[in-house]
Amino acid sequence: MTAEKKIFSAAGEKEVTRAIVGEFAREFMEYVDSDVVIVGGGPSGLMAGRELCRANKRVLLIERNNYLGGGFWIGGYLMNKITVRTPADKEMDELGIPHSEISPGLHVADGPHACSKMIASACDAGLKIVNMTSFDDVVLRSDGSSEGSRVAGVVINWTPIEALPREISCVDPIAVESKLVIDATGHDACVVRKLEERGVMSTPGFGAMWVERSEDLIVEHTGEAYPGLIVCGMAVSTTFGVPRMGPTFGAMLLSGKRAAEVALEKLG
Ligand code: 48H
Repeated sequence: MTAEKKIFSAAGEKEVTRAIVGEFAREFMEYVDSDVVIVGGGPSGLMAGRELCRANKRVLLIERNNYLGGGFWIGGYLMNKITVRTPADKEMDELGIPHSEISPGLHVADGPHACSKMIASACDAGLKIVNMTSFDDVVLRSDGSSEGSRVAGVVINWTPIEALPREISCVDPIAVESKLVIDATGHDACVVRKLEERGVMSTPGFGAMWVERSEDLIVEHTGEAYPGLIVCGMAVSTTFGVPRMGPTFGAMLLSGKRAAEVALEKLG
């Protein structure tokens, strides 16, 4: 009997499993001590990650969902068009996102196209991403000086753990150390909220909508909110009480970029 001619290689089940487990573990080991950990893979987090990786920093992005992009896929009202106001159209040009100017200074693009270009660009730059992983707590360190504590990493767990009943989910989280953490978790501002829960910060929550004011303020307030912790995107709004801006994303792109600049200044 002649050997059956196969289209695919002979790799079987065990090789597939070894490839997944081995490569995940190998990469994860490298990133348990990162320059920057970004929590949240929406537009601001992806933009910050892309910029930091382009500056050769070791950056790990943690995302609780099995997809990336946050609110960037669908602009508003379940319609998958997103808008950006000038000058953020330049960022879309750089990311290769097609867009058109609908009225002076207001640009429209397709959410899925914009989002996938942004994800690809961040990955191309070298951003390492772990999905289905939720931020649980901060690593806080104090050197005993009057400056108090600083954020030195994040405590994380598999997202499905949260959904399990308490009596069957006694799974301790693990921690990743980093020189800086960026809170890019959108409206929830999970990292900032955790510091609030611990009594070391207080936040006003995001303000009512006012597009014309909001975007400038978001970019201006992007920066270190607590030693070791930088906030960007909608988390800035929640942290500082800045008005929200609805489904227009220019400030998310510029805030992500600004967060990376602040991080690079701090990393030296
Ligand atoms: C891991 C987490 C956790 C957690 C959340 O909401 P996002 O898109 O955030 P931004 O700030 O990059 O962009 C905001 C924009 O999408 C938006 O909603 C705007 C402009 N709204 C204006 C308005 O007026 O409402 O993405 C945040 C990401 C998501 O992917 C979450 O799943 C993730 O963070 N995330 N990841 N651990 N605890 N919490």
